[in-house]
Amino acid sequence: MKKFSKNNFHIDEALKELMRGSGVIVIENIYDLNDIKDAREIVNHFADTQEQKESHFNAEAEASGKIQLQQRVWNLFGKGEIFSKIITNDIIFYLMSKLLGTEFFCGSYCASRLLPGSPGQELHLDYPYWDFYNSETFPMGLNSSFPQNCQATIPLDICSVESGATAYIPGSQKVLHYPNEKDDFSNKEQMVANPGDLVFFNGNCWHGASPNKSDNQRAALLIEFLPKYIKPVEDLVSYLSEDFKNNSTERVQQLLGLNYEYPKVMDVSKKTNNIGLGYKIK
Ligand SMILES: O=C(O)CCC(=O)C(=O)O
Ligand SMILES: [Fe+2]
Repeated sequence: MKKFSKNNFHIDEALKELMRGSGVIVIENIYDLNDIKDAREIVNHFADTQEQKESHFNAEAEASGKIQLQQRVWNLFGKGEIFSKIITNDIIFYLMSKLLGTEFFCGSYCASRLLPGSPGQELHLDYPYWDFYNSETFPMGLNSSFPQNCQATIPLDICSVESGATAYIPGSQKVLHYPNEKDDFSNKEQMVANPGDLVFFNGNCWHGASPNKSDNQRAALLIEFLPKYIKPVEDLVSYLSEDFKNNSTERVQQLLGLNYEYPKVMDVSKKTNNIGLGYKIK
């Protein structure tokens, strides 16, 4: 995991590390701690009061009766204005625009809270989606030669080895493969980071929540970023009000895919020609 600070951030080094290095970077001290505190309070409020929501890769937690210790708060766009502020940070837009194209989307925005005693997740990849082990349902030849996803993690609590910082296998993004018990996990590391930091990792990189062996909760915001042509894993749009959608900033509208016209109901379009460069072959 390559470390940067706000002042020594080098985009080319960051892109290289995400694609051909460990697959993980952290940029330290990006966020105002008051914003992180506000986000943490809202996440804790929902996690404390809502019923248990869908989670994934938690077979061990479910089998050991500890699933309620690994909690999710989904679609954070709708949970408070602070989440729109956090996700539209300039560094996120700078790096994701280069990696995924300037009209990149957000495909999921949730919080993951691990309470003390939670056992963690199985190591997995986030892209090309959580069910990549059903490999026959994906196109032949699919590989990790170019980026089609990036994940961001924003710690709300200290993410230490003890508290369950996300584990990962450095370099595993380079060969696209869903991990299983036959794979070598011996070089496992953890994305150790603090509130205020911003972590990015390649969604092809094997990773998963680690056990929380501390006495404190470990909450983090998890974001999936995608190029504009990929169907998101979380339907963020249907859940949000018309008022939210109409009044959100240009960046939030981009993240929700509201500025990209496809898929479109072609049958009702009034345009007779919409797209193309309009050139003539000589
Ligand atoms: O909470 C974490 O540390 C990681 C969660 C994760 O990787 C996932 O839910 O896909
Ligand atoms: Fe994941």
